[in-house]
Amino acid sequence: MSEIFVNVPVIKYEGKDSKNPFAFKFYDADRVILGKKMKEHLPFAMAWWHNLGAAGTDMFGRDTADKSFGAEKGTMEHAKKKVDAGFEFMQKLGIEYFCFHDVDLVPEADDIKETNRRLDEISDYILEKMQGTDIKCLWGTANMFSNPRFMNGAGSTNSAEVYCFAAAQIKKALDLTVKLGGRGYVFWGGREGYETLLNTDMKFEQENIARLMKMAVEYGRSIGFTGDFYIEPKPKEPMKHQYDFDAATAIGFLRQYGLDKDFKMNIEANHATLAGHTFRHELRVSAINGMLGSIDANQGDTLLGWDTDEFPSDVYEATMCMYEVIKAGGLTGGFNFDAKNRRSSNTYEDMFHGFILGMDTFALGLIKAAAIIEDGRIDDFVRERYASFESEIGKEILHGTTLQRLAAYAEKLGSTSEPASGRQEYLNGIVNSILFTEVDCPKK
Ligand code: XUL
Ligand code: CO
Repeated sequence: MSEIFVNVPVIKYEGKDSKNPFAFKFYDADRVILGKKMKEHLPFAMAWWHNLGAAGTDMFGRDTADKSFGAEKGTMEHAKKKVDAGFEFMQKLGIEYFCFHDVDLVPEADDIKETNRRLDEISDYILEKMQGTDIKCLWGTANMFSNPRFMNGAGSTNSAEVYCFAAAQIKKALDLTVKLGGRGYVFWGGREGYETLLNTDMKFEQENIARLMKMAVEYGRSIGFTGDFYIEPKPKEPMKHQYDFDAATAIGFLRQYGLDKDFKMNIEANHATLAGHTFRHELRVSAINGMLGSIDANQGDTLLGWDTDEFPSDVYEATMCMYEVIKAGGLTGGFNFDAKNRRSSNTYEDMFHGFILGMDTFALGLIKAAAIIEDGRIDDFVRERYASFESEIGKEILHGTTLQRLAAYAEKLGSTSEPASGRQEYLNGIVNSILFTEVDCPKK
């Protein structure tokens, strides 16, 4: 098989002083941090759609990058070239996972039976490629937002016929996920929302989405899928209002419909900020509910109000993310770079620069988060902040008491003691001093 990315070597770790554009400065796969290898903390994944598909087309202009990989787009030959390119790309970077939508893999035919036949053919080819490598599927999903039939939603559609097509796609995407050994299956509700309540029965639509998810769980389990189902929350875009607005909303929905045992969250950084939250807020909400599953690693642009899907470069955010992930005991999924090169970064080399940047950013985030935890001042401060609940009256509150008893206690005190400072500036300073000094890897 001929090499596709001929100008790019295998990417190796060379350390922070390296000036080699095709080397990792911080990502050192086998380096042990807090008792685990970096690559175990950070199971990175390639997103089929951005990396092998997106070529720069936006609302105002056409493709700027060539992702034909030497074949005519829209053909099965091209679909196979994408597989070749994807595997060469992952192997050169040492990435062990990929994520896909059904229609990222093959050109969609008019008849779903033909699309499914093509999917069988390409997944056989992918399986062949997987042999003898460590590469596996992280998660699969069905694209239920691009085809015009889904303009009114998929699970939330007003049309029973369209609902059946959504079911058919989910069934096939689950088959493929199992066939390729996927750890998870994602529902991103792209068009599961509304534009106007004047034409929308919100309750009915949400019940129908839940029905579809229940059927997906039943079918998935029946074919041996043991992984997690994920909801990937996003507040808007393409719809004005999407039902899976944020983690708290999605978790409430899952509990309401009895889906919480089978589902977790797939948190995307750019979706968090679109919802008016920080990335770490969404991770914390998921974690404290036992639902932190997987991450779509990217970043937005605070000056733009949409999903720019940039490669992560913000070490502060990555550090805060890794702090949450370590505290939560890791992910059941992984870190999928749901990110694309900027339209003017249009060469094969840029594809690698995007991943090198993202992987190094998360490696640094991991190192620094581990250092913050090992330093201990932040954790100690938080523990100390709630210490009054370890006092006698505090313990009573935690173990059950009455309003009258607490009111009597307050009356006896007459007034409270001085409120304690939250010390935000002091804590920010600790983080900066760890981020911007030569803190090496923790000893453990
Ligand atoms: C869209 C998005 C999707 C999902 C999978 O904003 O993030 O690519 O990750 O459908
Ligand atoms: Co995503």
